[in-house]
Amino acid sequence: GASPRAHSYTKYNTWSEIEAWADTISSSNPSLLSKQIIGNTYEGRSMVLLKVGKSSASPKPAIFIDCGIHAREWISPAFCQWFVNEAVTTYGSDSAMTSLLNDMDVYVLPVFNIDGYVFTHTNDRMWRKTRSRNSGSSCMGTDPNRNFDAGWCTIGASSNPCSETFCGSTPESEIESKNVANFIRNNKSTIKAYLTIHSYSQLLLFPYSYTYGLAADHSELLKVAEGASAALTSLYGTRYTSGPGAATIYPAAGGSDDWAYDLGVKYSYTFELRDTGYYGFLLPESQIKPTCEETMLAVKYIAAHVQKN
Ligand code: ING
Ligand code: ZN
Repeated sequence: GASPRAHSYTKYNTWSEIEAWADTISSSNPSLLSKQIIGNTYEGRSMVLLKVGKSSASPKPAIFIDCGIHAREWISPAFCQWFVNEAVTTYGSDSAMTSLLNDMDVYVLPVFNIDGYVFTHTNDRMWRKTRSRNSGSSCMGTDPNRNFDAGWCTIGASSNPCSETFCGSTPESEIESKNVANFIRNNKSTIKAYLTIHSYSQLLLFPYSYTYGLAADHSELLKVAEGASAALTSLYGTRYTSGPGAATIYPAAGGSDDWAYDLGVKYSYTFELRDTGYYGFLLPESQIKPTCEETMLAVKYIAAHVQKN
């Protein structure tokens, strides 16, 4: 019979391939990687979180990265897998990666909205939201990036369950958002940066999106975003725009980056990866490698700044 498709860093893997990959890579790299489950999704899948870093006796400061909040943004989970592989293959040879993982831990959530991601492989490639039922409506799902407790449902979000930007019945109504928020709250003293990976538009956004008001750390966040964007552009010339979410993309409340920032995680960024709309969410697999390579430079730039501050 036909052999099952194997995991590859240069294709869009299914959730079952990603889940098996997480097991394999963590058991193959026990000194650098550990796997934990932060809870289950609405449909009962395990939310797998990888902790990347040299093990240490004392608690280390950490960076939290999530991918796949939105189901159809397939380049995002591809980046999280790429990041973990780069970490384990360049630790010990790349001085920046070695120093980062000696000093800090990086928590990587390869897929946040697993049920939605599965649905994009099986039923509807353009699905965005979770797959939870909404009482009193036949429309399913909530936008997880409108479901956080940050100006919740006040702007750029909808209270209509049929909307693509439905904010949910309450903040953290989605079990996936609640699991991530609980993990970050429980590790608040160690988490220094929160990076969330979306597509598309080639933007590096930071708080706020729920208001046009500037964040207290606006000038530092902008300076770091501009440095990270320049590092990204240096590889293939891909142009990025950086700025606060509301003014740079659109005002939208309930986003995870604004929530993390208001919780006290200063370095809170949303990446919008390639492209600018030609392929949009349907970015060809041939662009996974260059997109992930250039994005690594931006993430490593931010990480190095966090490490020294
Ligand atoms: N863009 C984000 C969205 O959720 C965003 C933009 C970032 C909104 C941060 C709110 C906060 O709409 C995509 N492509 O999902
Ligand atoms: Zn998104």
